[in-house]
Amino acid sequence: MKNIVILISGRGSNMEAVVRAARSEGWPARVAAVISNKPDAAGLAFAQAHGIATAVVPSKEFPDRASFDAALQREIDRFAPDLVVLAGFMRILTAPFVAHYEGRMLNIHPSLLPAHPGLDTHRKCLEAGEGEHGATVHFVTAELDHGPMVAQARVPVLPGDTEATLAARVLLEEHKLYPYAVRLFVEDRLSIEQGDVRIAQPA
Ligand code: NHR
Ligand code: GAR
Repeated sequence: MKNIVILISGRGSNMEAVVRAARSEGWPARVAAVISNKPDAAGLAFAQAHGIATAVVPSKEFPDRASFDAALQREIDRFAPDLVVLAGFMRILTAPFVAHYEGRMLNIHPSLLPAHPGLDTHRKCLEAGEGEHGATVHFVTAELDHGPMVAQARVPVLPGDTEATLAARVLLEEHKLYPYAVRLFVEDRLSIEQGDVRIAQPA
């Protein structure tokens, strides 16, 4: 049984999708804890209501990124994670923290990487006049939104789209894509070869 620790900063709908899939699909894994850097993250209530341990490491109360990341790492490691899942986690992580979880930390980013790393991806997509947008699950490396890619989901940009309508269309796909990708990890089907992710056939 693998232990998954999920990091959130807000709503937590991707966390919810992973928790529901792990349970309903009988994964060889359990969500051991949900940890937020924001005390008021809405997703904490869902986790508590579903009997999952929660913790808050309030980033605002730390003087610098290094001390926050050290405290976060201590909290995460209490749950002996095989996998750390960033789900709408909004703090850039330092290189030593990322190195500690190398090959066992995933993020979902709301763009078709390598397009639009960083923040405000829906606005950037609309401003560029692109016909397509989406989401990417990738392994986390020190360079923001640049780690090896596991899977992508694509959506069309439609006439009249606003940031909100486009974000909602992408989010629906995220809720299918992230459970799919996390499941590949817990089934030991992911490997990284020369910087590219390989997906093995089911056993
Ligand atoms: N850290 C590293 N080292 N590498 C990645 O790939 C990371 C990461 C931390 C978070 C998620 C990410 C995304 O998918 C993620 C990937 C936050 C910011 C950001 O600028 C950018 C990208 C992502 C998450 N955060 C501001 C900061 O100064 C704070 C913004 C806020 O609090 O609202 O940390 O997009
Ligand atoms: C999701 O769209 C996720 O891809 C994005 O924030 C939303 C979180 O929603 N993540 C980032 O922008 C990371 N910087 P959720 O809290 O409901 O899962």
